[in-house]
Amino acid sequence: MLTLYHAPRSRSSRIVWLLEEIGAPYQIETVSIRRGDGSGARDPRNPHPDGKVPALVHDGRLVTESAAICLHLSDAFPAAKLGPPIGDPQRGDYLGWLFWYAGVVEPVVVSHWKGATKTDPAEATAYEQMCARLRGALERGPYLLGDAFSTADVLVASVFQWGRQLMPAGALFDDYVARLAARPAFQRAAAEDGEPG
Ligand SMILES: N[C@@H](CCC(=O)N[C@@H](CS)C(=O)NCC(=O)O)C(=O)O
Repeated sequence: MLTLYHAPRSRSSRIVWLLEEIGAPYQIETVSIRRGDGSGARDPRNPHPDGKVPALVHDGRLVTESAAICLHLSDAFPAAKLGPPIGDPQRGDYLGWLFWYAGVVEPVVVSHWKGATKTDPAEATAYEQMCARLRGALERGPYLLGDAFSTADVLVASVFQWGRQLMPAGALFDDYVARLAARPAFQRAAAEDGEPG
C-alpha cells in the first residue's frame, strides 16, 4: 500500500504526478504544513520527522526527501519505466541527475530566489552552471536522460512549474516544460491537486 502525505501545491504535488505515472493504487493523506508566508502549522498526523511534505509510506515503511522517493518508486515499480534499474548503462546518469537535483538545483534556485545571485559572484556562477548543465542535456534529447523520460524530469520540471521566472528562459526550456505538462499523468495529478491549505 502507498500512502502519500501531501499538501496541495507544494513539493509533494510532483509525487502525486509520479504516482499517477505508476498507475498503482495509492491514497493521499492531505496534511497541513507551515507555509513560507507564516500560515499553516505542522500536522501531528504527518510522519515526516520535520513535519514536511512529501512523506511516503510504502507497505508500512517511511521514505522522505523527494529525490529518495523518486528513486524508491522507480525501483519498486520497474514496469512503469521511470528510471533505469541497477545494471542498466544509464543507471549512473540517472543517479547523477537525482542527486544533482537535491544537492545543486534546490539550494541554487533558493539562493537565486532570495537574490543572492545578484550580490555574490560564487552564487551567480553556481546558477549559471546549473542553467548550462540543463541546456546541454536538453540540446541532446527531449529528456534529461536523452530519449527516456525519468523521475529526474519530474523533479526538474516541478521547479519550472513552481517558479518559471527562476529558471532559464527560452524555447528549449518552454518546450521541455510543455512536453512534460502534456503527459496524461501530469494532467490527472494537476486536476487532483487542491488549494494550498
Ligand atoms: N528536501 C525536501 C524539502 C521538503 C520541503 O521543504 N517541503 C515543504 C513544502 S514545499 C514543507 O513541507 N514545508 C513545511 C515546513 O518547512 O515546515 C524534499 O524535497 O522533499
